[in-house]
Amino acid sequence: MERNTCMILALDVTDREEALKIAEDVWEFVDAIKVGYPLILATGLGIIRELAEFAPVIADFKVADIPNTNRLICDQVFEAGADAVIVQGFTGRDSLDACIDIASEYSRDVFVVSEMSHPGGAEFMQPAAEAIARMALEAGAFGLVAPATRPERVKKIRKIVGDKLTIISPGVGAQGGRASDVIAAGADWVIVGRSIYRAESPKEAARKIAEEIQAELRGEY
Ligand code: O7M
Repeated sequence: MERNTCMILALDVTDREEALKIAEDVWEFVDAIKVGYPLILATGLGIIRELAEFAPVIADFKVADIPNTNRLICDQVFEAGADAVIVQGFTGRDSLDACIDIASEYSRDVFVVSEMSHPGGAEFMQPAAEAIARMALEAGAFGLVAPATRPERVKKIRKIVGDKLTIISPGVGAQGGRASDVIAAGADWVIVGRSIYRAESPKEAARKIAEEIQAELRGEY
């Protein structure tokens, strides 16, 4: 995945036409489009190929099963045209290895969730997050998912993985995180959903966040 705008669109709408219209409006401001259960359950797996016309697609299924089932899920996701899959780290090394093995057969990427961005993410996941980050590093994942709502945690995770893993960070806007803060903390990409797809003009909303990120990268904050 190329890093240009440093922004990933979380396209959690449930209507196919709306999803395609938003993708058409904002593709120039995002490096990838993340789709998950809401859009895929509503419209079918075929939406991945349709969206891939605009940008690389990350399939956010937060895969969390035994190795064999993980392998079967990831196989379907890559066959459907996704460039990357998001999996949970808490299921352990063998489950993660199964995802990474199948991803490498397709030359695709795996992102591992270390700690989630909502308040409940601090309950059970935060105490395990640093160990999950180390495991993802050893297993050869492409990246981690770390919370934009807690930039200090992104900083900590960045310290652990150095420049060997990418970090994508959800929680900007609707959940209270600020794009420039989390980029400054060491995230490679921010993930933004509602602040773009619920805006009166998704294009203008995406442009504004993209500009904020570029200003941060130029050291203007
Ligand atoms: O910007 P939002 O809050 O509307 O959307 C954020 C998106 O990121 C939404 O698709 C969530 O499911 C996802 N997400 C989180 O918000 N927090 C997490 O900790 C992890 C994810 C995620 O993408 O996991 C892979």
